[in-house]
Amino acid sequence: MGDLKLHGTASSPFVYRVIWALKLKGLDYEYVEEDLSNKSDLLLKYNPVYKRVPVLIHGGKPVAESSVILEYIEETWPHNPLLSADPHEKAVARFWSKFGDDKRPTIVGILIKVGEEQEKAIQDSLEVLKILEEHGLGEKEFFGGETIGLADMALGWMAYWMCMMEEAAGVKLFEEHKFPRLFKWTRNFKEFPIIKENLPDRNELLAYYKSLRKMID
Ligand SMILES: N[C@@H](CCC(=O)N[C@@H](CS)C(=O)NCC(=O)O)C(=O)O
Repeated sequence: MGDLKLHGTASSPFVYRVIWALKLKGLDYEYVEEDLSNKSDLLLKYNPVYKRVPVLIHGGKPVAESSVILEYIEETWPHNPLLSADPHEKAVARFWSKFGDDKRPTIVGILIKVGEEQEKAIQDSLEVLKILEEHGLGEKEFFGGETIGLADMALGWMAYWMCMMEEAAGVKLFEEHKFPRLFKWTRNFKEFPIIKENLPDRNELLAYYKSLRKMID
């Protein structure tokens, strides 16, 4: 589909959630890698408000903000749904997706903060994990129910990016014995074929986070 383009950057979990959704729908698209230290004129034109990736361009019209893009993809191509048809299940998926986005800065704090502030980020992050463990999944395999959906994609950064943030920061929060349901979800998520085949290189991501940490320490 020549009229579908995605502007992204290789390490971004926000970009990957869009890639996963496009792949799940079986949509062809052109990927345009952006250098965020030297943003292209097209990115500035397509997302003049936030100037961030991802931006999806469909038929020349841009859609920005990953959560908005996921909803756009779902509405435009309803096959292989990302959301249940049931309004309440849909609302629950959106709730957890928003929860993950709201709490992401807390967890990123373990990587980018030091001293007492980092300690606070660790304690707050443990609380976030506890909430997801106790209230998020229940007996379900995925946040989306029996199969992967919008909430899983939105929370995907926890399944893959978070452990590298922990490693770079020299802390360990997300342990199987403390969060068994959530841990099982991360395994199911990463084993899901479309996810497994579309993840950034682990070593490159870890090296990036370590270099970030080195600048802070
Ligand atoms: N809320 C946005 C966040 C996107 C975001 O933070 N993108 C980063 C890359 S991971 C970016 O483009 N940063 C460049 C900048 O902020 O100048 C979304 O969900 O799309």
